Amino acid sequence: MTEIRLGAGPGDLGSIATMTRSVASLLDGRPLTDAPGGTISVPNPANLDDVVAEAALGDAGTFLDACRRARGAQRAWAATPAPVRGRAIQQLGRLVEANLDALAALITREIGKPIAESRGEVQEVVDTCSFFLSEGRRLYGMTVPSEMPDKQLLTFRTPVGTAAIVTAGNFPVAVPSWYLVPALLCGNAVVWKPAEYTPATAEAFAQLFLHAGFPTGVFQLVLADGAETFAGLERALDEGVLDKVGFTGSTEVGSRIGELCGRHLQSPCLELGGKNPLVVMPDADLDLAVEGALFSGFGTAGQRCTSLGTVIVHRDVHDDFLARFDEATRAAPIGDPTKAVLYGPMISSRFAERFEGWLELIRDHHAVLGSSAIGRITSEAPREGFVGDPTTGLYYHPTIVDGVTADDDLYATETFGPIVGVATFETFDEAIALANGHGYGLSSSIYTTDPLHAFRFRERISAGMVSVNNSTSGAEAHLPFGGNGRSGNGSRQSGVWVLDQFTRWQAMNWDYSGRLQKAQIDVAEIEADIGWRLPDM
Ligand code: UN1
Repeated sequence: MTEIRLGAGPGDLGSIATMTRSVASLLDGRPLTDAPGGTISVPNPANLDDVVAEAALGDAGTFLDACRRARGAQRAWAATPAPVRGRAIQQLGRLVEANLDALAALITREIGKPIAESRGEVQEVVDTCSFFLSEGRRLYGMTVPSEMPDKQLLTFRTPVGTAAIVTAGNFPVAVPSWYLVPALLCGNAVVWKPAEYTPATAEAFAQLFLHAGFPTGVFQLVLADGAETFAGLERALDEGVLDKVGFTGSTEVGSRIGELCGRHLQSPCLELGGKNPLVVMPDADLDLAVEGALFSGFGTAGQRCTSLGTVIVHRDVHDDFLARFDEATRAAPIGDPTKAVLYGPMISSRFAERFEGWLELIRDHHAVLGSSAIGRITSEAPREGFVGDPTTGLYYHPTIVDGVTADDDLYATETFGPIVGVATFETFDEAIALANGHGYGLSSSIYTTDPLHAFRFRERISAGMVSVNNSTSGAEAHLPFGGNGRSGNGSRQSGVWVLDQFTRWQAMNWDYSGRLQKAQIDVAEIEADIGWRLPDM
């Protein structure tokens, strides 16, 4: 059993492996003792008898209170030199790395993510810290030449202010870190509202922030449900104590947040859904394509924004690809997420129920492959080779649906679970039309050995992220992450690109000539003989 202990008192992380953890919002680092938003109990989705957390939820008032507190602390934090802020990010990265085993074990226990993936997720936080700790020593502005003598132009990145970060639970630490780490590095204060169904992981992650040396007040944790959070956002924006919203979640909620922020002339950072295509050209290495489709379609039980939605395969290789994909999927180990499995349970009963609804999008003209049954894995509908006991958790058969066309609901619906559609094309134009036609544009992939296809695909796909001979998921932590159309408003996270979300450019000019020099007017002329022409040669 792994244990992590940090400090003492109510914020103590305690034993990860067995205890039911009582967690609450942390305002200025202190747990909120009452629960105005009620309490929830979160079971381990791989073992429903194991209660991972009892969480006391806040409400809209809690959210507003957190924003006010964050705002109160932000100015002093912004005045702290950026390299010193970078040092706090460095300490956070070191703490996360030292607690990697325990945090990964808690993620696996709370959302059923296979342990190897949970470890990868925590590593993604460390990588994000490694990237941004040095950004504290860069955060470059520019010196720009002036059109007048004795005058200098400069640009500075200034923090936006207070940022509310509202995140989903499928990546309960990595995706939040993409917002929280750069936001703090840039001198903002943050209010983090994690998913309701990952309160234990969120609270543990928050404890690591609180122990990393950030001043009290710049990091606030609010546990609350979606409706109270939305009301809290509205109140905080109305009161003028919130300057930026970052949101990862559904397209529907994202557009409501965009509307709300727009009323306050703010542009949120939105990372929304996807229906990510994987195109298989006739010249592709089919084994490689199958491996990529298996990982991105069924890894994490299909519960990534970047998970594969539809394989779009050329008619000439369709049958061969499908046979190999079916065989690989049938052989894939599914089950206990503490073991070496392709995927474990659904994140929570809410995800399981929604997934059962999406299975109803399968129609008579479709062929279903990939497992011995569809729906929940039970003693009556067993899965050969299941690792562990399927009856203890929320386990579902992997489902391949062949014969998908652009007219099917399945084609245009994001199905957050272990289901992959297969569509067929003849011409490259048809493949592109299928890959873009649903209006999502997050991630995409093409398998080909021809550079012409790879670059044409890049040019014509509307997605923000393009893989060549690689799966749709598994983006590295320092490339721009984000989408277009129904997948987002064009904002990007990660790497240097996210700095534009958490800073605003300030332009400064300094005239030291001792007189008023008017731009565009008092500018030296260049006299040219503009009528001159070369003699005939
Ligand atoms: C998500 O599902 O919201 O690229 C993020 C990937 C991961 C992140 C997924 N690094 O698949």
